[in-house]
Amino acid sequence: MFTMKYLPVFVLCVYGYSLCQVAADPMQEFLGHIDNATNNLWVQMETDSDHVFLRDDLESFIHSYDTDNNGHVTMVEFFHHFLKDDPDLGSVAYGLFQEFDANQDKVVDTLDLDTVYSRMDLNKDSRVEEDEFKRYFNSLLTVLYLLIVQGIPDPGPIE
Ligand SMILES: [Ca+2]
Ligand SMILES: [Ca+2]
Ligand SMILES: [Ca+2]
Repeated sequence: MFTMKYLPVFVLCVYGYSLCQVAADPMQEFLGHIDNATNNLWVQMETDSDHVFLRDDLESFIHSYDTDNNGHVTMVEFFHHFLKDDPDLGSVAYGLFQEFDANQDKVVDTLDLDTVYSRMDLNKDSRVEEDEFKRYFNSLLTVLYLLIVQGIPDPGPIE
């Protein structure tokens, strides 16, 4: 039977448990967010479901962003496509564009893709396996989210 003399013990246990929850949650939430985003990218980008991300998959992903079909993706085109589903990810979109524009000429085109692909291909066998893809985007997104947490300003809509 629950008597009043156990009440302080009970309250302490609940209080202690809730403290642990508060301490654990933001980190779990953060890691869950990164995992979800990585999995979404995998589903979006690995289009033929053979569990290997080939150079062609990267090419078609970039080209699906090339609204005016002129052979390169500008920041406006990239933002337009990337932010369609989640307009709050402006800083992440900005960081991803910087990463994909490997030669820093303000457009993403086929010249950039070799560099980006070899960054993903960790064991350099010219194939990007699911595991390599997820490790690459997991670290990239972690860095981008940390930059946001540190208050890198969202560039906002680009004209
Ligand atoms: Ca274009
Ligand atoms: Ca470029
Ligand atoms: Ca590989």
